[in-house]
Amino acid sequence: MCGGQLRGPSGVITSPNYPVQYDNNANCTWVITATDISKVKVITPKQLWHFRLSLALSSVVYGCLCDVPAVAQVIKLTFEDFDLERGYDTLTVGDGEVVGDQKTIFHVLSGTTTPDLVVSTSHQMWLNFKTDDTSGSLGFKVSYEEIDQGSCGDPGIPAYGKREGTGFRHGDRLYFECLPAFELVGKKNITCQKNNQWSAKKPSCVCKLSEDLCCLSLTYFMCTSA
Ligand SMILES: [Ca+2]
Repeated sequence: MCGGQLRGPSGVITSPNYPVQYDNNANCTWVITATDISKVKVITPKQLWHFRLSLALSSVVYGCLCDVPAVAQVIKLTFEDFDLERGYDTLTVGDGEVVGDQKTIFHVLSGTTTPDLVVSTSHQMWLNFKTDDTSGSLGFKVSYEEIDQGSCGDPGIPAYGKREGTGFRHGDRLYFECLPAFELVGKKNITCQKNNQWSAKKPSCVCKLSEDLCCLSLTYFMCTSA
């Protein structure tokens, strides 16, 4: 399907025809909105007190009629598969609902290079897929999910690596390390920034010694951590 209005709490977006080659001259736009706007508001302590009071009263008089207010939700986008004709076919990802607004663009993606994930700062996120008039590729598959505001989302752990640090909220930092015989490629640590994006992609661990030594290292790790 080419474009559409999507709702949370989660779902999947693929390029048209995926996993078969996408069409030339495509221009598809998706806008993702967190599920329940009525729950998507930040409440003040005073409002919370009134809410609790009315909840207590209504529970007595009517039984409980109220929804429990949640913290604001934002959209997290995770890339599962990505292959576009480099430099000519693009997927642009932005914050909010104003599609194409230069000020809200997070990334213009092409080729096979993607971030681990993208998290919106508002309860909405937009994606625009554009292709030129020649040569296609396999396209993309991304999943989206609502998460609590103030988080960058879980970027995962690199294969053959370890991670320290547990928080994914603003200012939290994660540290990465590779198993012996593997080399870390990328940043050793990343920080969750105020715009809900990690300061870098999670690193990867590649075998730097012989395959036998890497295999031994992995076996040792799996046996000792089991
Ligand atoms: Ca193309």
